[in-house]
Amino acid sequence: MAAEDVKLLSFWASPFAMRAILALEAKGVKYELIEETLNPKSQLLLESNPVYKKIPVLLHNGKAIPESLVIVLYVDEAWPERAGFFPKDPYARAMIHFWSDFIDKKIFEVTFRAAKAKGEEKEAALKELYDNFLTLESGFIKFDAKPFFNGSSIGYADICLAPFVAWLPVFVDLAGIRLPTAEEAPHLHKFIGAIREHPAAKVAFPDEEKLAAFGRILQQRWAAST
Ligand SMILES: N[C@@H](CCC(=O)N[C@@H](CS)C(=O)NCC(=O)O)C(=O)O
Repeated sequence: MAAEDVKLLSFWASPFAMRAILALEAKGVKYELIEETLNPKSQLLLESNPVYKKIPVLLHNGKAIPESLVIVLYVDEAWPERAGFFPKDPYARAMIHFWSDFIDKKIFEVTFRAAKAKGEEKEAALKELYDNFLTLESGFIKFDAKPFFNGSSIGYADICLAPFVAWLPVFVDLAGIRLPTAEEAPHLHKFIGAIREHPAAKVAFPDEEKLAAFGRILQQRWAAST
């Protein structure tokens, strides 16, 4: 096979870029990481993702693939040799998409809303998030997660959720998010423990202190803009 040219336009703190890195690492794909400053955006980023102009963008033999979850799907299909990110059964595959969508909308989006809000609005978002974690626990139970949605190896839904774990200490510290206890959500806690130890996460997750410092800067920006 001809040598592959794989590059990832990335930003070190981005949970979305972490998804792309996790997928590439899980598949054992060699890639070059191109760190974007985002301010200003590089010509390469503007050309490769003219619609959203956001990272991550995967460049595979000159073809640009934007959007983190599109990248994860693409990586799964372009490198089928290693363990797949989905179960074979069509219903189970559909449910993986369902829970991944839930993770995006009901975990990530509500967390960012809670982090940016103040007063009663913040309390309401934090309560909603707490309930959403309990709902996510029911998803882990339905999949009989061991400890991942995908079994013992990480798959699509796991990669979707994993960067939340990298950011978790920052979210707890700065946004005041509350997780259910290990008694209330044992599968969620097992997932958190297992993903932190996963070799792909060791590469994808940034240094905790560095992320905490970046989180403080973001919080100041959000406070100034509300
Ligand atoms: N839905 C996108 C979100 C990507 C995203 O929000 N990227 C941020 C960095 S975390 C970005 O590029 N921001 C620059 C901008 O919004 O101008 C994905 O899943 O890839």
